Amino acid sequence: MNFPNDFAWGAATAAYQIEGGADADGRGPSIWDTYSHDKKIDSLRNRMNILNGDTGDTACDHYHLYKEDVKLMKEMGLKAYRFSISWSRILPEGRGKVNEAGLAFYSRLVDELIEAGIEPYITLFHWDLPQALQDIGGWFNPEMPAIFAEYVKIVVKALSDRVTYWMTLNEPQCHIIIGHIMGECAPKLRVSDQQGFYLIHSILKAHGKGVQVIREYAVKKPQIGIAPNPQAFYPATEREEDRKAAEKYSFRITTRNFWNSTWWLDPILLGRYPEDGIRVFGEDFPMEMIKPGDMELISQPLDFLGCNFYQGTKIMADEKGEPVVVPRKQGFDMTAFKWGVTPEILHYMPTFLYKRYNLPIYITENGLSMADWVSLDGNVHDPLRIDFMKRYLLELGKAIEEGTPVKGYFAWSLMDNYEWSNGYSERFGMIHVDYETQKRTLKDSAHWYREVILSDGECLSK
Ligand code: PNW
Repeated sequence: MNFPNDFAWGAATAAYQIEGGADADGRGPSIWDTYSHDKKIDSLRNRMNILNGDTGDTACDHYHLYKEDVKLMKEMGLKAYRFSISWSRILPEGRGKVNEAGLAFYSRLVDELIEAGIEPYITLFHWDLPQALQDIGGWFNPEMPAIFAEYVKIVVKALSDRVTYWMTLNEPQCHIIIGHIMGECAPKLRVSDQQGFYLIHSILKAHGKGVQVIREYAVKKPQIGIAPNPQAFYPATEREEDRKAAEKYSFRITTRNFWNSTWWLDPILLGRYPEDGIRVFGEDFPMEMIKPGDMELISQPLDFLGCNFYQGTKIMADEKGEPVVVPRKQGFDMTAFKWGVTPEILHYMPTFLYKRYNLPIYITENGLSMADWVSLDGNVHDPLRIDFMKRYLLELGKAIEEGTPVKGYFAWSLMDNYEWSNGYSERFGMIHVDYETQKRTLKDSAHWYREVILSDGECLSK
């Protein structure tokens, strides 16, 4: 296997999913606190916002147990750890007065990581907008890009003497589409397609301002990226026609679809919205939202592209070479979440994305949820997670072999955590968490991953 020696073998988490300490030391509420505490039945969906009414109030209590958690990361041999910052822990009102105790937590965490020889990778926004900012319109408020930049400046000033790697946003697609258009995540808005574009434009401008601020204020020379979830496709066979078709389909909009990567990555990396998408949405694409200078702001140069990849859709070429979706076969392999097992996406997608956008790539999330529990022998046996990660990593190795610069891989997730609308029912971790006692148990996959890291991926092919 060709994993480079300096490959960032890592694991990822996000603040609201693991920290708990919802009221600790002056933290303010985010939209996810509000959303998870609303336990009414949503009549449109005939369910509570969160399964079982679970909240992130305590989660994995990482806010208090971070030292133990970093110790476990070290035991696993992690070289890198991706985590996000809770904006409302630092600015309880979203802007204005800084909560020094909140900032100090992240400073201690960074120290602990560095002490353990683990490189911190920071995500500045992983969906948990301060509630106070939602109250003034959230991403609809024209001040939001500037307000985000103020927040980023505070974090960067406090941590960039030790932190090099920064990501502005995690999966803005899910946050805007699921949270604001579909209304199935916080802040549970159901806006029109046209308004959806205003939100996309606003969050992309926030990204751009964030990048500017990091470049201006970082003490250590920064590496700046973003962690979207590009819509993933892979060819039905290795035939050149199928490969081309899958590549074409990855960057093409033929229906009223907000998920295609081009809506999100073309503005950032090519400085324009996709023409085919604009055509499809017609009058619902509000051209007038684009003010002079906006596209330049959005397309600030980046150092890397992070990608969260879980599952993809199979594509083949028809007689004319045009892409066609291949329906899933009956009884396809799937995870507990009923997500498809499609390792090929880690071979093809980094290659397609590198070709189009020309930036080094990190897999910033990849993994699966399974029904894991502590066995009678005291261990947690998760052979399917090992098999899944092995398959995906072997495919990633092919991308590297073909010359695509993939710089790191972050397993989602370090530990079982709060899976948003599914609460604690989906276990994605390599570390098992007993939410009653907060006892952590390394699953078999954690021990296996340690071997992968130690051998720099060599043991994958054995
Ligand atoms: C990501 N999909 O979200 C998030 O970044 C994590 O916070 C989350 O816990 C993890 O993946 C697992 O869900 C996703 O529908 C949400 O394919 C939805 C999808 C993928 C990722």
